[in-house]
Amino acid sequence: MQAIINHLSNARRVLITTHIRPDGDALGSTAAMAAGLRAKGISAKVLLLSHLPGKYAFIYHELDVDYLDVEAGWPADFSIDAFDTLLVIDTGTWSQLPGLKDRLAHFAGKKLVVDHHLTQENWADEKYVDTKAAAAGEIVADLLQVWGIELTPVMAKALYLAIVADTGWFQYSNTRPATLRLAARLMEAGAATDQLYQLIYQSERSQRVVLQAHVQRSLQLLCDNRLAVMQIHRQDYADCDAKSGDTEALINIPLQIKTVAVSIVLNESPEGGAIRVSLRSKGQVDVARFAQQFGGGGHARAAGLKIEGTLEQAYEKVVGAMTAALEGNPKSEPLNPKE
Ligand SMILES: [Mn+2]
Repeated sequence: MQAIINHLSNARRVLITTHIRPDGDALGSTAAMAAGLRAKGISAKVLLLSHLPGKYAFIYHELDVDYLDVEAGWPADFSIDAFDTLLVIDTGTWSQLPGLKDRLAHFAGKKLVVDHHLTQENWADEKYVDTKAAAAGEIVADLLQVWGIELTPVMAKALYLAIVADTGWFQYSNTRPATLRLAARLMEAGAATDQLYQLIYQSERSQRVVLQAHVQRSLQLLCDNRLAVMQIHRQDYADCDAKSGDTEALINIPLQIKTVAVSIVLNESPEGGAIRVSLRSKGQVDVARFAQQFGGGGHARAAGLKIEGTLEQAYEKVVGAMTAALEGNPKSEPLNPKE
């Protein structure tokens, strides 16, 4: 960490970036880092490879973060040579940074990585990876403290956002005592946590909640209530005036049921194309391995796949295969908890 701080101390113009489809951790930690650099008199610009999500835009606005959104295309005059340092936060792999590798081919500056993911590539000049950290925001908070940068209330809020986004508001198993100690420190620095909760969990568009209520009526419980299946038809979006992203957290709802081990959502996208199938598991079934037979993938507890054809055809294939898998494994052997 000190090596990263040394590099940053010598920098004049830092380009900060993070993974595509940035989440609360990516945005909160880059925003706090940009503000921290500015406090040290170092100019910082954030490169966003996807649009700034409306849900989290407030943190960039409140910290007045200077950012460049290249989702719709890179500006013709973009030059990496305008910067002497590249700081990548919350990822360490090129696949999460589309378009950046080529533009860095002749970059003479330093490439730094601050991350908490296991998957890494070795292209950085200096790298600080802590896979025990619940969020990149935990590492950024430590870095700012070691560097002697005092947190403003809004910087503290940005870091709190980063941490609650990656821990499901301290619910997931990545939450550790250090996470809670840091949360306390961020509250002491003035993070407005109740306001943050409302912004993240109680600021949805009505269409989203209406669509979720609508789609829940399709819920089926199969295999002795161990498998939950929901279907989203194109017409559902039209009926509820909803968009494709509005189905995001729907798949978690059936997991509230004690007996449900796997939740599946079959989604006929409003834009057309293949049927998108999402899978979630409480851990007894490895849904990533299951998804592989259909060319999909993901994590043991959260995976996805796509199937060409109608929703009915996708249903037959995927629900058929999952039913067979569950019935062939009546005990639902638990996964290795480390997976
Ligand atoms: Mn993260």
